[in-house]
Amino acid sequence: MATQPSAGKSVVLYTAGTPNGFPISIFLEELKTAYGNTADYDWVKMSISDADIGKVHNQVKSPWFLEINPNGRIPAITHNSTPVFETSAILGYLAQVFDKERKFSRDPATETDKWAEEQGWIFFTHGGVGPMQGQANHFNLYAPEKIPYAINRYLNETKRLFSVLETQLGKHEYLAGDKYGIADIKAFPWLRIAPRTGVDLEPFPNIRAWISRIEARPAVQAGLKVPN
Ligand SMILES: N[C@@H](CCC(=O)N[C@@H](CS)C(=O)NCC(=O)O)C(=O)O
Repeated sequence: MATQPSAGKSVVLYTAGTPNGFPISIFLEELKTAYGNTADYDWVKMSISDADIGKVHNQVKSPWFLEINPNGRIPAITHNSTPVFETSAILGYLAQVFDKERKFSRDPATETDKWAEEQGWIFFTHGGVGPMQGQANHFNLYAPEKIPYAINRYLNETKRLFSVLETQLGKHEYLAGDKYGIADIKAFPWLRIAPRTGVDLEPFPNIRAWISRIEARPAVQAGLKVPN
């Protein structure tokens, strides 16, 4: 896989190996597996390190990258000349453009109720699990000072959100019903690293079974290797 854009591939993914980067590489690998090379892509490994600001060309706050994502964060894509940023916006865009047979997504025009349910779970992760687990990671693993109030607040809220997912996965095989798709792809990279965050998944058997089902997919394994 090239690390710089090359002629012929219309999608370029700007990413790093994090729970925000992986949903896009996983979905692109799923699309490639399902539809062939129409959804083939190049990726560019970005530096998210503050220490690299102004030093390396591919740091996320580089002027050229801010033209693609004004927020200066991964992931972002360009599709031909269209830039798209924010994980969930990118998943929705790729679904609209490439998932013509709706193998991994719902059609807002023809299955509006299912699409709304899918959107609900995507937003649940985008506005809930991601930010809360991200803060739990920060205060539990990386903060220079251990602040019990902050650690407990974010770990407890992460567990509460997991219990919502646990209940849903007790009723359905996948988050937005019985079809694997972009709601699962958005949430999976966060849930799989729960033990590293400090959340024991023992009390969440439905989540554990769902992680195993998703992890077994070859496209998921391939997506988790981008960037290397
Ligand atoms: N809400 C954003 C979150 C993206 C995000 O936080 N990306 C992190 C890496 S996981 C990043 O690029 N951090 C670099 C920085 O903040 O400078 C999304 O869903 O795309």
